[in-house]
This record gives sequence, C-alpha cells and structure tokens, in this order.
Amino acid sequence: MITVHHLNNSRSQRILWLLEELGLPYEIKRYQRDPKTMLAPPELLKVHPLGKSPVITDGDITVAESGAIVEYLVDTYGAQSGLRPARGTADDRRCTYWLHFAEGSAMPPLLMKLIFMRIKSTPMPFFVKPIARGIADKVLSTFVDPNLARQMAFMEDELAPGPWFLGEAFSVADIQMSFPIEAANQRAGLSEAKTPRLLAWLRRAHARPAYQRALERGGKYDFA
Ligand SMILES: N[C@@H](CCC(=O)N[C@@H](CS)C(=O)NCC(=O)O)C(=O)O
Repeated sequence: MITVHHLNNSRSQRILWLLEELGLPYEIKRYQRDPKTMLAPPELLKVHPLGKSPVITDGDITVAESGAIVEYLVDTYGAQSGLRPARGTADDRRCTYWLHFAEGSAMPPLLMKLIFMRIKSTPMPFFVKPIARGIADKVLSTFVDPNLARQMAFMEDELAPGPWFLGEAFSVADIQMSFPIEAANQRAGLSEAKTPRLLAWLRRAHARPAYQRALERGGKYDFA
C-alpha cells in the first residue's frame, strides 16, 4: 500500500491528485503545520531527514521530493496511463523540462515573494520597521517581481498551443506544474488581462474529477 505523508495545505496535494488520476489505492498519513510558523511538525523527520512534505512510502521504499515522487509513481504504476510520454521522444523531453522547472525555477521566486511579503507585515519594534520594509521592498522590486513577471509571461506563452503543457495531452507535467501556478495565482495575481491561458489552464485542471476527488481526500487546501 502506498502511503502519502500529507502536510495540510501543501505540495503533497498534487501527489494525491496524481494517485487519483492513476486510480491507485493509497492511504494518507496526516501532518498539521504549526499555525504560527507554518512549519511541518517534527514527526515528519521520522519519515525523511528533511522533514518536508510530500514524502511517500511504498513498502520499504521511501521517496521524497515531488518531482521524484511523480516520476516514481508514473514509471512504476502508470505505464498504461498515458500520463507520461514514451521515453526519448520530444514530448518526453518537454515533460521532463516541466517536471524540473516547477520546483527548480518556478518555486524559488514564489517562495521569496511569500517570505518578503511576510517580513513587511511581521510585528517588530517601530524603529526597525522602516528599515526592514525598505529592504523587503527593494528585494521585491529589483529581483522577485521582475522574475515572477518574466516567468508568468513565459508559462503563458508556452500554453499557446494548449490546452495542456504538452499540447493536447494532459500529463504529469500539468500535475507537477499545478502547485507553482496555484501559488502564482495567490501570490503574484494571475489576471485575464495578462495571463488568460494560465487562468483557463487552472480552471481546466481544477475541473478534473480526479483533482476534485483528491481535494475531498486531502482536506482544506487554500490554493484551489
Ligand atoms: N522541493 C520540495 C519542497 C518540499 C517543501 O518545501 N514542502 C513544504 C510544503 S509545501 C514543507 O514541507 N513545508 C514545511 C516545512 O518546511 O517545515 C518538493 O517539491 O517536494
């Protein structure tokens, strides 16, 4: 039996989605974020030394890191699913690109956005506030926001052939890309004016029955 070590309101939601798309049986072991720090509880350290989610266990195999989990599940159980193109093809190279892009390129500026926005609203002594805010604004305006804008424009262009990241075929690339696009929608503001394809992609993804089933099983998810 596959066990998903699922942190509430987190990236592990997309692993539940993939499992639902694959129609595989699985169980969920739930972990709750600390409401103040938003960090994972220490019990997750018993599953993997980094104590982050998602992690899955499948018998005596433990797999961490969303992209690696997605590859493990689709390669082990999804040969007939059509969710990953045949290896060595142009579509496969494109799929692998998005599997890596999601965490390697898309998430870092989105995480920086979250952190620097939080710094601006964190309670602190009044005389430190203008300095902290000044630094946060500078990092946001000179580095984070321009990178996010370029990245969102890139993803928007890549969806032109649409409707999915590989064109006609829905794939694990879409599942892996769901978290950065949901986070971009929340933190950087997708809009009909600038990113209509990303918004339409998000609506299509969220309308999939497997996505809905994963939401029901996963519990409250603020990104949907
Ligand atoms: N690149 C990793 C990121 C893992 C990660 O940062 N997960 C977050 C949840 S979205 C987490 O566990 N946060 C809680 C913490 O850092 O304590 C992946 O894709 O699996």
